[in-house]
Amino acid sequence: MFEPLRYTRLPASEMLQRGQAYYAEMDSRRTTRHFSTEKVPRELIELAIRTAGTAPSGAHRQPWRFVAVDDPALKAKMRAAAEAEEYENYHGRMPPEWLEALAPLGTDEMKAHITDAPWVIVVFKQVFELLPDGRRLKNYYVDESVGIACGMLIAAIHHMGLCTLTHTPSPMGFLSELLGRPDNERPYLLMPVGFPSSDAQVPAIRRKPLEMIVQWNLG
Ligand code: IYR
Repeated sequence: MFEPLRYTRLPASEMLQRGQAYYAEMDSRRTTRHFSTEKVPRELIELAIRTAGTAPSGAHRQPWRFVAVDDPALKAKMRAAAEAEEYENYHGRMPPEWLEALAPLGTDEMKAHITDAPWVIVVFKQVFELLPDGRRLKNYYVDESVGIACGMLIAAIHHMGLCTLTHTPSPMGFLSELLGRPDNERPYLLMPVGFPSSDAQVPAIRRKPLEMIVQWNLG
């Protein structure tokens, strides 16, 4: 079954202007580890998740589940578990080369953002779909689909004037347990969402210029 595409053709000048404005807006996004404890209305989180849910996905399976947590006790448990794993990472599990790569970013095993930020969104990927009769339906391109959805989530959060951080606690199994997720879901990314603290800092790092990230034809 098909239906007509709803599409509005924009004037060329408006296309350019919108492209420039959107690039400038996205280029002003930074990842910070320093969050304010100021509350964020649930409606904004809902909108960000709705936006993420517009992502394309393999066979349109929409293999994602966004678990939004603002319960302080649950956030405290998540932080304690993440810090316990990350302690092991930073004190033995990560090889020196990895620690050197992270040094300019100032990351360590302390994960205050999980309790400081008013919301933590934990993104789960659904490696298969569980049908009501117990059968398993295969999902396709799950990592690509969920990765795209996360990018759109990040863009929506930034567009609303909020900050987020893509935290990849490793291993992440504790999130399935703490959040009571079923066997077909695997944790993918943990994202605190909120306002930056008034003294928030970011590493002084720059993005690669266009010439370094594009090749035109065989150029
Ligand atoms: N998962 C760890 C380590 C870490 C890894 C990378 I690659 C980063 O860009 C940042 C951190 C942590 O979250 O601290």
